[in-house]
Amino acid sequence: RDEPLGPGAMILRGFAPDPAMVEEVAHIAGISPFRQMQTPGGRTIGVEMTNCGALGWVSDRRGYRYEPLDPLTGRPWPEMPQRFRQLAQEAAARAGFPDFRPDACLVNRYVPGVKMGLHQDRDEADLDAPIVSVSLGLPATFQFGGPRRGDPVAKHALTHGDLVVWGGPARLNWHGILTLKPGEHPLTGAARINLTFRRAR
Ligand code: MD3
Ligand code: FE
Repeated sequence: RDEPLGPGAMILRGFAPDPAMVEEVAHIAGISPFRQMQTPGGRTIGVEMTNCGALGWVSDRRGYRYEPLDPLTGRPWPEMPQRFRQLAQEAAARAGFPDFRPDACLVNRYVPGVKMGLHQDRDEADLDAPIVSVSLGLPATFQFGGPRRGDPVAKHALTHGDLVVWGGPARLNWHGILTLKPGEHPLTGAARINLTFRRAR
């Protein structure tokens, strides 16, 4: 089930298929709802987002950053569920990062027709910490490049329960998600949910 993607990156197929994961997401969205954010350039991001944990990733006209309060509710983001924290720590340890303590979990929601263009994750203070991502619901095609924008990209299918750990030499690699295809999943309906665990500060 462990599938190396290259130095510092590993897919753990089917590591997190528990329906309780999807129930936790519904609970989080009941406190801090999914919303579309704006880019600093004024465009609307197609992926709907919310967060849990001490810090949440936000984007608006003022830039990309981590915030302790949800700008929509004015309240702290919902707590990171214990099972989320534990899953992320276990997966990171298995991939060679034994001391991962995530303080931020971005929750992305894709519906058919939505994509996430190629980008790097570099808004975090500690780039030595890995990132752990969990895919739930509809399948998607993940694009994984190198540290430079023009580096060739490989494509990998990610399906419900797949978990990926990125760190070390892969931490700043370019990556994205191709346009989600139509479909229905028994746990999420016509949607894909992605949890991205990070050490923001
Ligand atoms: C590779 N999310 O939220 S997760 C993101 O499926 C993001 O929603 C995608 O990219 C999604 O920023 C992909 C996988 C991922 C996350 C961080 C990475 C891959 C990464 C950082 C470095 C290299
Ligand atoms: Fe990313």
